[in-house]
Amino acid sequence: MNAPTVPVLRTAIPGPASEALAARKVAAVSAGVSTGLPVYIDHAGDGVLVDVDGNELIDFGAGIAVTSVGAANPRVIDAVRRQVGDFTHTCFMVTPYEEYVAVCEQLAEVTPGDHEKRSALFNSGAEAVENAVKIARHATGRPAVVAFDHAYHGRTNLTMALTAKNVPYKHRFGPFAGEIYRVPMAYPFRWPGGSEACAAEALDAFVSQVHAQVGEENTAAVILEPIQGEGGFIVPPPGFVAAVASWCREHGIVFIADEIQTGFCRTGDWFACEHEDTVPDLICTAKGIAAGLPLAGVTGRAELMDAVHPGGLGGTYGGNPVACAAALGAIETMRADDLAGRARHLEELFRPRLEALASKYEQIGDVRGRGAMLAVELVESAEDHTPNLALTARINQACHRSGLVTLTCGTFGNVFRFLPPLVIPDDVVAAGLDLLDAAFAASV
Ligand code: PLZ
Repeated sequence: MNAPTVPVLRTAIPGPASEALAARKVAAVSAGVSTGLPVYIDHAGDGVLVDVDGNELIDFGAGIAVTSVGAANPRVIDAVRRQVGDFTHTCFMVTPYEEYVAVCEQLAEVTPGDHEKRSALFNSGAEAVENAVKIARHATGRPAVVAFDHAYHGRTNLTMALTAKNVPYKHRFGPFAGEIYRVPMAYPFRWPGGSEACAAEALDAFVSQVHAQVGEENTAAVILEPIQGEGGFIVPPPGFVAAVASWCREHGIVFIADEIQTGFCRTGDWFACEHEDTVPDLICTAKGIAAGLPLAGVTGRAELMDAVHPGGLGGTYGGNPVACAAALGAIETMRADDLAGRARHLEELFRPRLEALASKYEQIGDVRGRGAMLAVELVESAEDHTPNLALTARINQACHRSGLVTLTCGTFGNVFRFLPPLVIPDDVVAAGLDLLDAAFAASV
């Protein structure tokens, strides 16, 4: 086998051309928009990002779980080129086009459940979540929405209210939308009663808090990420997602699955809810759906989605034809190349290496995730599970300097997460994991 050809470092990271752009950024871009690794990208492929200094970096982030089919997928490029040549916009609410309908047909096919479904398309994950809440409130006539600790649902006013973490997402951006209630998340690693008790106790806490503090008959919707993303790649114990969904059904509460990060083959199935045998009433999608073009969807039971009066849902750009063309190319690729299977294969490559690191370093308190959505949580020691933010930051920087693009996450900022493009070649994964080993060795 050939030696891995990446990363290729021609300069320090970031290099001089990136530094020059970073200086222009300071003068032109709001300081509120920050960059995790300020290398400016010139072009990109399957798990490789090439910057303006000619450095070729390994991508373990996929633009936060977006470029699952690669950052320059041939089917996506062809579909987008064709669509751009035909027309770029009409507004679906004015004069519609086939691509929007075709994406909604695909969503009905690939999302869990074989009931009658309808979809509506939007521009971002946050906008999809906002609309799911609008639909649930409209259909039920109830005001309250329940979200979980560690949840992330977006940065708009309503979705900030649903998002749990203060800095950076909510700090001094309030007041927030009302009628949002928060309940504990089934977080096995940090459950006060221990991971064994987590499933039953978390479900109890959820049911009793919604009953006592909100009231079932006031509750329009419960929103849950089947594996929490930004909050720390928290995988609830088996059965938790299904139990929450079935309790919602008993009480006429809409169960919304936020699959914006977990969806489109990321966790080894089309959607993470499938692994839990759970059929959500409404499902929010974005990110992986269109390989980076801005597109998001709400898909759900026809009776909920069609409850809204004509004209009640929409937006100028929602379901833009170029973004829809990209989505059709991305979804075709997921089917043709079995990217769900590829995500399971990536777990087989990553997990043993992460477990090996965990047996070497007591600062790895937990290895978790599913498919190509994996993480390690860093703590002070085997006995002291205090979040180790400083070590997480050191390892992240060491990875970056060595040409590996990595991301962190977590309410406490101490989770190191892996979200590679699903098309990343095996030898590039191996090279990236060697750099991760080296970053741990140099940083612990
Ligand atoms: N729901 C589950 O993961 C986006 C956020 C990055 P938008 N996650 C990445 C950042 O810091 O802004 C996300 C998500 C889940 C909703 C969203 C929001 O999706 O497309 O960023 O609005």
